Amino acid sequence: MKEYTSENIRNFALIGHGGSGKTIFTDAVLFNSGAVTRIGRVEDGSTVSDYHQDEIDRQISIDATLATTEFKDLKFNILDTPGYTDFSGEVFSSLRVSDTAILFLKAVEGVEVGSELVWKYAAVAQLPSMIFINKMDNEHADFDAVVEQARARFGPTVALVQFPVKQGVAFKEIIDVIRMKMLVYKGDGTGTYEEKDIPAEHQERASAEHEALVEKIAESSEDLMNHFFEQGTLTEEEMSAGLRGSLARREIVPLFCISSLTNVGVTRAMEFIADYCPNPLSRGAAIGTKPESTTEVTLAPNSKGEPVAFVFKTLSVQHVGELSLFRVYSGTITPGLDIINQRSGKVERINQIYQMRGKDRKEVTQIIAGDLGAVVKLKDTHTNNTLSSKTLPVVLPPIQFPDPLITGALKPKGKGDEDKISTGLHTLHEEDPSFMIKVDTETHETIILGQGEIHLDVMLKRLKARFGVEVDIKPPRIPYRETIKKSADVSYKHKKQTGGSGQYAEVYIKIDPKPRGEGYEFVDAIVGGVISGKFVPAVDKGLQEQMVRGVVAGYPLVDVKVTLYDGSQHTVDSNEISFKIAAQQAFRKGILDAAPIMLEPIYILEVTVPDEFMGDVMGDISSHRGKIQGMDSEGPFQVIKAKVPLSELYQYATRLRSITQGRGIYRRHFSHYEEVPHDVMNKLIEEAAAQKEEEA
Ligand SMILES: Nc1nc2c(ncn2[C@@H]2O[C@H](COP(=O)(O)OP(=O)(O)O)[C@@H](O)[C@H]2O)c(=O)[nH]1
Ligand SMILES: [Mg+2]
Repeated sequence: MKEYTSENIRNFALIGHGGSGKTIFTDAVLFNSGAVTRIGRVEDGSTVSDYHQDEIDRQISIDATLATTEFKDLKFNILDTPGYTDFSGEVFSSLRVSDTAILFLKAVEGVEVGSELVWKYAAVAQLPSMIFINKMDNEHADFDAVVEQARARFGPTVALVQFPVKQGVAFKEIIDVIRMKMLVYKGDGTGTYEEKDIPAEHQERASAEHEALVEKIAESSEDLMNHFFEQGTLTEEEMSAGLRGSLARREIVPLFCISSLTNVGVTRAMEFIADYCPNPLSRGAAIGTKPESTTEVTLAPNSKGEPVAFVFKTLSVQHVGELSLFRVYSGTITPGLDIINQRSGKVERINQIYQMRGKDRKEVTQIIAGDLGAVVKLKDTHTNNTLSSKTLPVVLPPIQFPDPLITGALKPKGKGDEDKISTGLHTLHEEDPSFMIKVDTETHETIILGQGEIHLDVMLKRLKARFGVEVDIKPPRIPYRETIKKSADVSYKHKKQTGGSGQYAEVYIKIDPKPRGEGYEFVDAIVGGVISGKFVPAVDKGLQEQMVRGVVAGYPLVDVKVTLYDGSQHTVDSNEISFKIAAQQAFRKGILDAAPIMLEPIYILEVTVPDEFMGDVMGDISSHRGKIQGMDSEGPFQVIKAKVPLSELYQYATRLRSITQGRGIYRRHFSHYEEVPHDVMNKLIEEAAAQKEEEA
């Protein structure tokens, strides 16, 4: 590969709902630019970007894949991202290092929930964006309907730059309203096309669309607007410059029609990327901060500057080790360079560096500012770390990964694997920060958190393949709480006075419910010293311990006030232990007398689905003790809001996927605690008793 300047680089991410053709498009681009000799098939596992075994097995993208190729003397760095929401983390990291986002829509289904989601991510990242309507060869393709949807959902910035002559199997000709030509593709899979004059019957629409585009471009600058009014149109040059600017400023979102599978429209799209999409220089400086400070540091993408690179992804490659994928924000990365990981302050030596194409790597001598590459065997560098020279200590803001959507508790299969499991999980988290681990201090369970069940499943498969340990996953213990509804007045006498040193303590306590969230309160109402001051704290301590252990089913008690108001002691046999025991016994009795109830965490669930699935989704929520709070329509989707007990949300992602055939998404967050219905409570009590028996 020849040497490039930063201006000659195009970094773009392909985003979209699963199955919109991003992976096949990647292959088509590689094929059209001569990097591969054929377009692979998802079904055979022969595509460049879905090369991991788990991707081949499931026939979906799981990892974002970087594929580099040369086209028209430019270097294209394609980031093919997964569409499944389980792997949203990959979309975030890819967008972070891209200069353009390309949203893929299907010519039949149009805007799907996943399309909206990733579109929002691109908007948050403020990335210049384009839309490709793919699968135009599908017999039910409806270009105009999808354009209308896209405009309705994404706004008037969506600008048509082409339209198809025929759709479905006959999709071979495209009217290009920038060039005002008809592009006639051979349709033999080679991706080549000829330019012809626009046939008479398409002239009218072509002119109208051309004018609409020119006007949109003119609107983006006062100068252009003036020229437009003076001349009635824009020159080709003005139009190009204007389009470049509007795209960069997110004022225009050019829209294309393509078929990746038949390789129609792809070459023209590549030419557009080459001619119009921003390059790292035009995207401008990145802003970092000095390590452990808020002082900003501006990093111009200058290859001659101090080297600064940001690791956006870590891959583990068999027989090689860890491969860190990075973008250079300043300077040039070369083998042999000593560079500092600004997280740890430690020096890393840059070994071989590579340019990536799926699983293939090509060793290169340098990666310059604005470019993407990979380096092997860094000692202690992970995703989200910034590497920079000693003279320019800087940290780039970390990728904000999405909050976890689901959790699972680990159940190790083998004994003594704990260390290996812990190391493995930790490594997996460092590679993919959207996968997390925590230990529940209340239940002592190891909890793994991720974006969906497939996400967790993939991680556990990797744990097995790479670290040789197998674990099962079970529903995490729900953090139920116990509390009371009534007051109770009880006493207990603890007495053991046969032989040796005796034990004696007697307490009278009153137990009252407290308002939700107020916790535990202890009131010392002893008068006349019937229990001496040195034993009162032991009573309090005994009660607190029992609060944590619970009474009814072993869950922590909350919101209880206990008043110690009477009792008796023995001059010789009373001690702290005796009072603790007496207090706990009295308390247990009292709680059972005080109309004990259990509380469970309730979550707000927000499900977004196409209209037709609304009924099924609501039915499912209701049958899982959920209460529908309301519905909102958002374009073609319904957003259903409901309150659902956490215990009913285990594996919700899978349930929703099967109800909606993968066309629904959801979010959830904790809302409050609510009383558990009687039957559920009885079941919990039974379970607790059974477990106690098992442990005994
Ligand atoms: N008919 C048709 N099928 C396509 C096209 N592009 C991709 N596909 C198919 O759609 C499925 C999903 O494609 P894939 O590239 O994996 O989608 P991704 O999830 O967006 O990466 C595969 O079976 C592809 O062969 C296209 O332009 N036309
Ligand atoms: Mg894919």
